[in-house]
Amino acid sequence: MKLYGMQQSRSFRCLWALEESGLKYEYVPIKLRTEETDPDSAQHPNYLAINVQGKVPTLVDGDINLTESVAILNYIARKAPASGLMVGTDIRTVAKHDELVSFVLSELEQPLWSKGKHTFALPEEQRIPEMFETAKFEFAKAVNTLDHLLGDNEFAVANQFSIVDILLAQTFNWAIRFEFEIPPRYRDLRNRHYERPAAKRAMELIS
Ligand SMILES: N[C@@H](CCC(=O)N[C@@H](CS)C(=O)NCC(=O)O)C(=O)O
Repeated sequence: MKLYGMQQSRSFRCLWALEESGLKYEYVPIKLRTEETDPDSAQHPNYLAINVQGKVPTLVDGDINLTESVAILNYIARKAPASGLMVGTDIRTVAKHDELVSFVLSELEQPLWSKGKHTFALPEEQRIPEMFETAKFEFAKAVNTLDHLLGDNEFAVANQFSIVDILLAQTFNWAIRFEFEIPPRYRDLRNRHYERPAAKRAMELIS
């Protein structure tokens, strides 16, 4: 199994999950926004053949080729059931898992990525720096909603560490790096989970 990724991008959540899972894998660093002639570039034809958008992450396992980070997280968790990364099969637990994953992708992460796009990802003439205040406003609103979705539990779902915790911790790490305001509760969540041995090993692999 090969994971293609780039440093602290969304691929990091998958790298961390692989370290938690105990599965055997190879990590392949990819460079974004580089010339297609560079063999490590996300624009190189060989990479575009496995990820048509030229983005990271990509996971290749035999004839399985996945290009969405949450699909990759789910795949890793299901392939390594003993890791406990996937919460059980009880319909309520699965529903909570689905709700939080959707919330992180569509609400919590969205203002962070908007800032990223308008800071470095979009062509310069498409960037609108005035949207940063809107992104801050939207992020604060999403954090407020998250308080209600999570309650007071130590872990996001079913009182166990799962891929939802990886997703949340990495998203708050991203928010810290992008200088959003983070309530102490979520700084603590990020710090607590990043102290896990698997997270530290994943960090070492990208540094
Ligand atoms: N929905 C995708 C988004 C993947 C994505 O946008 N990745 C970013 C890095 S975090 C990327 O590769 N961007 C390419 C670029 O900025 O050129 C996922 O969650 O995997």
